[in-house]
Formats: sequence, structure tokens, C-alpha cells
Amino acid sequence: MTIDLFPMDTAKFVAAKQATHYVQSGMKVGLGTGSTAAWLVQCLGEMVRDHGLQIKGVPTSNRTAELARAAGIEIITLDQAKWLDLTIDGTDEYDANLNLIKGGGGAHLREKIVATASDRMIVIADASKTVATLGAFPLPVEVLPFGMQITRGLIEELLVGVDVLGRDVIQRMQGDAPYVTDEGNFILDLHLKSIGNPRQLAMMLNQIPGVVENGLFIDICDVVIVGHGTGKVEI
Ligand code: ABF
Repeated sequence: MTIDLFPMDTAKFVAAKQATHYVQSGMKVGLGTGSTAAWLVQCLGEMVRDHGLQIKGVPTSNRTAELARAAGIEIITLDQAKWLDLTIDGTDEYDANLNLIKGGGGAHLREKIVATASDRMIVIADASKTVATLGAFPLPVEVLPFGMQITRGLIEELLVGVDVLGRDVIQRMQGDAPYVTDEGNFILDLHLKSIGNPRQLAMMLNQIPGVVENGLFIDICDVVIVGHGTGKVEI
């Protein structure tokens, strides 16, 4: 596949391409969401169409499902798969412990379920996703629409002084419809700036009534493949 890419696209593409080396025929593969994962789907699709790769894909979002079908990848549900050999997905941040913040794409609930139901999780990322401490990226928290303002208030009580912005707030300011996830839930973005104890925060957030899932992935990622605009890949 010969394509001219901007450096950021090159970084995402080479990371995705490198990840395909972990995929073998017969595997059931979790397919991530986001622009980096979109490159993965394109690369796997080419391998399916042109090189006879035989895999079953479990998408982590409706939009990934559409991309995968268009690429010629056989799609099954997670329940049909029962368990996955491998999940490959993007991220918004990762630290030295391979803990992640995900959910910028609004898909972290299904992404976390799929990644947890996999023997291995591989993250593909451009170098900008590397951080010393998680938190500069606003932490997405998926919440039920029922009592969303109450849930938001409980989170603000827990995290005194932290801006808890409903993702729909941005859209409403722009006159768009509120952001709704594939599950029909809303997302709150927590502007924490720095997270000292991600493991503890992840547990505390999920105890709050109305919180469905947070975007902290603790002890789930096994490998991070980092792509650079130069075409270099680091594992
Ligand atoms: C998805 O990948 C999301 O969880 C995360 O927000 C996104 C990263 O997006 P991109 O690959 O476009 O940088 O898994």
C-alpha cells in the first residue's frame, strides 16, 4: 500500500502496521477505536483481502465495526467470541507502568471490556501519548443519563476543586446534540491535570452511583508500540 502521509499519520500508521505482526490466522482479535486503530483495521483488511489472513474481529465501537466490515474483516460479537487472543487499541495517554487514559473517542467502556477479555492487549500510539504522570488528558468517565447531574455532583465532592465538564457541554455550546456513547450514556471529562494514584482513583470513581466506567486502564495493557513521524517504531 503506497500512500503519502503527514508525520502524525505516519506515526500512527507504522505503529498499527507493526502491531499486525502479532496477528495470526485463526485468532479472535479485539479491534480498537480511534484514528490509530483505524489504521490497524485498514492494515488487517489488506492482509485479509490480499494475503489470506483469517481472523474474527470484535469491534469496540459502532464506528470501528463499520470500518472493519468495509475492510472485509469478519465481525463477531464478544459473546460469540467468548474470549479473545489479542486486542489492539489506541490510547490518549500511557505512563511507564503501561497504565492508560483512554476514552477520548468515547468508547472506553466497550474498549475496557474487550481488552479485559483478551489474552493480551497491545496499545498502538504516536509518541505524543507518552507521559510521566497520567492526567494532563481529561479523564473520561461514562455515566448514566439518569441523575447525571447528581452523579456529577458526587464526583465533584470526591475530587474537590476539579473541573468536571460534561462532554455534552462542549457540543451544546457549539449547538450540537449532547455527546452520547454507543451504549446511550453520557461522558464527563475530569480535568485533573495530574493523577498521583491512578489505581485508587479508578476504584473510587467506579463506586459512585451512576458511574458506568472510567477511562483509567490499570494493569490491562501488555505492550505499547510507539510510532514516530520519521517512520521509526519503538516497542
Ligand atoms: C481510543 O483511541 C480511545 O480510547 C482513545 O481516546 C483513542 C486515541 O485516539 P487516536 O488513536 O485517534 O489518537 O481507543
